[in-house]
Amino acid sequence: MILIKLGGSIITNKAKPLSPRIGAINKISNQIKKISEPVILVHGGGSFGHYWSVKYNMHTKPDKYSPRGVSIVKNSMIQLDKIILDSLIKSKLNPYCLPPTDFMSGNRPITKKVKEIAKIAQAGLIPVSYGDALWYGAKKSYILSGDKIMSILAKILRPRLSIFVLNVDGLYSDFKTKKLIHEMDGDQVSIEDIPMDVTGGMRRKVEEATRISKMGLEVFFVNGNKPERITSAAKGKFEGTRFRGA
Ligand code: IP8
Repeated sequence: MILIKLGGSIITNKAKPLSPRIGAINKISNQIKKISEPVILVHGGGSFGHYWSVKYNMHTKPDKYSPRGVSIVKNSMIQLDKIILDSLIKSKLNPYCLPPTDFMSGNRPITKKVKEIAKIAQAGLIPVSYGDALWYGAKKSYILSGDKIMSILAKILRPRLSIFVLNVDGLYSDFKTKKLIHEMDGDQVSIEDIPMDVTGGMRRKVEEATRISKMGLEVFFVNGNKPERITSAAKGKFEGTRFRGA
């Protein structure tokens, strides 16, 4: 089984509010079609969920955020999710829409529900989940990032490979010269030097990828503008940054 996260920066134009990158999404869908094993998809918020969570000052830390903000963020994520689902359908894939409320209670995964996701994927459907604003309890809510969903699913389902699809070639050891790290072993870059956004941006991705690789699972960062690299990775040919399962 392969777990794939489509980053917000590849599926949307982050510089322009509420703008999906339809062409990029369709190309990625067509590549996913070529993968011949169960796939689970997760996507981020990009210029939909992130745009609104910034406007309403909402973060990953549970707090009493504006109910209006919670509604608007959730609504925008459904809007973006629908675009992804439509693209997958158009590529003759069978997506199975799975909002994180289906398998999360507060900030904890419901193990039984997560295990069901594997069964859904094995039955020829593609479960599609996404980062979202979630109810936490005691009038609090929080932003659950898609990157966090990746490590939640990886821990319980132990996929053969977890792929983070980005808008860049992978992780750079130097963000100015864009020197790519091919194999990440934790020493090449210090976490504080990696840029972040509301849910943590690249820094969060590296943290979650490191967490997953420490579970003994393989993780790969790939450029979604070269979507054929996703299919190549599924076949064992890596062009991007690889975190070997330790
Ligand atoms: O783009 C967060 O998901 P991410 C989505 O994976 C929202 O960080 C609602 C901001």
